[in-house]
Amino acid sequence: MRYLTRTLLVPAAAGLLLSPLDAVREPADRPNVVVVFLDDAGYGDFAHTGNPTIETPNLTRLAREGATFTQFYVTSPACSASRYSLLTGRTPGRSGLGRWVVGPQAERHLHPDEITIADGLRTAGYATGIFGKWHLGTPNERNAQTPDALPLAHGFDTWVGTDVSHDYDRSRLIESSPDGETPIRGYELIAEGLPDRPEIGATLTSLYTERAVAFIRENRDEPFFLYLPHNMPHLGLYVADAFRGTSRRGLLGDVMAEIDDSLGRIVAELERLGIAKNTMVVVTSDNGPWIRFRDTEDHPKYGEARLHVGYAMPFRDGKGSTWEGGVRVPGVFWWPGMIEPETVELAPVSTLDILPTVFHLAEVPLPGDRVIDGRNIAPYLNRDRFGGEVGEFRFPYSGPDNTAFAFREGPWKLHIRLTSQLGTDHGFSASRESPLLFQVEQDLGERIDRSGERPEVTAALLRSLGEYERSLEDDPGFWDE
Ligand SMILES: [Ca+2]
Repeated sequence: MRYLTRTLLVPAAAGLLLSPLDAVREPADRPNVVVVFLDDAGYGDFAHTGNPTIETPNLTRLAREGATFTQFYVTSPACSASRYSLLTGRTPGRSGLGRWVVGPQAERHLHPDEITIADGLRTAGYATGIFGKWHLGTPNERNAQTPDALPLAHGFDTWVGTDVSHDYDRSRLIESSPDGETPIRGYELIAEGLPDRPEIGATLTSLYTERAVAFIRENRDEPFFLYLPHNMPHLGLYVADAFRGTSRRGLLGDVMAEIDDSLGRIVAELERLGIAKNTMVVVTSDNGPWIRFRDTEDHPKYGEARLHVGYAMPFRDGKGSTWEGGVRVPGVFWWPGMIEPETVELAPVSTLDILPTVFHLAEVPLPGDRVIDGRNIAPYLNRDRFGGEVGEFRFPYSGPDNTAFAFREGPWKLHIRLTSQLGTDHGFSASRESPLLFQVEQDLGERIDRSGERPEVTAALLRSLGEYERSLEDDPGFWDE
């Protein structure tokens, strides 16, 4: 059943002139979508994935009442490229950004011709809000202070958050505002130079949470898309006083507890308003943990960072690496009444799949003028309600220049280049001529190279990788066409 919305006009002859305000929606009728995206949280930094001293009870509850994906991937082990893929359903190779992180002085940004989840859902009448870190470009001298770099140009109605990571000297906390003029029309600057403003850092998680709860309340009677990309637990770590010193894990545990409390407040609001069964909540992280600092002493910017970084266990390496620890993160989906409690899905999925899935749920057609690399995984959420087969998992792992450094198909992963925080090779070297092959469903830590014994698998993955690279030539994105 469809309802009259702001932008989707249903002909009067259809006799369906119900307003969203006086209709109780069926659970699958254009559900609300909430995406909570942590920054640099590792696979092992959550209670439900086995961390013995970090406490994340709200996420544990969502995992218990919903679906856990045990092979959940992001496309890049670094911020900007990972966020690009989440929002567009496309691999970083199509972004035109040229690298996996775009800093405060980058000329390029998320191209305005990209169609984001927010763009698509807004055409279907959704209210769209982002509360948190953007990191897909920012207005600066090199791009003539373009407003195209910020969220309002990419489908979002409202935003408060940092333009880049809060550890950049030139980071800014910005809020969208109809009357705003600074740093660009439509926005207001709240604070800048965040590394020197720890008192601001300590308020970020609660600021985003309060705005998110208010957004849910304001839009309770219409479908909404809430994107909550936390700055935490990216270094440097900041936490509200109420959580400081509360975790056995130390400051990282305090930070995770505050993020989990934020999740609990959002879920409680959905339940209080009676819209939980109309809402799909997705919780994940943008890349693995920044383990590089484990061996360092105090860092001038990050303090005692070696104690503040997380774990990608049982996977190898971390952020900045195309070993599994850089890109394997928790993936929890919660949608009461739609997703069966205690669902554990072992099939591999990725953030590329979220846009096609959400568009399917909201009856938004996929754009036909570009490659969408993800698949509709709604059948994994409820096979009776959402029939059909999910397409095969063929997945490139993008390196620092957004080209494929590795490729996965079925249980097999082929490395053709290596990038690592912990020294490049770990005793291995890889190239297209002598790639490394791991069966990552059996060999979680990527320790046993099988390329010598399975040349036919290596050849098949090289063919699939070649197909992917040809598709990049056909659709390199909007900056380079
Ligand atoms: Ca990150």
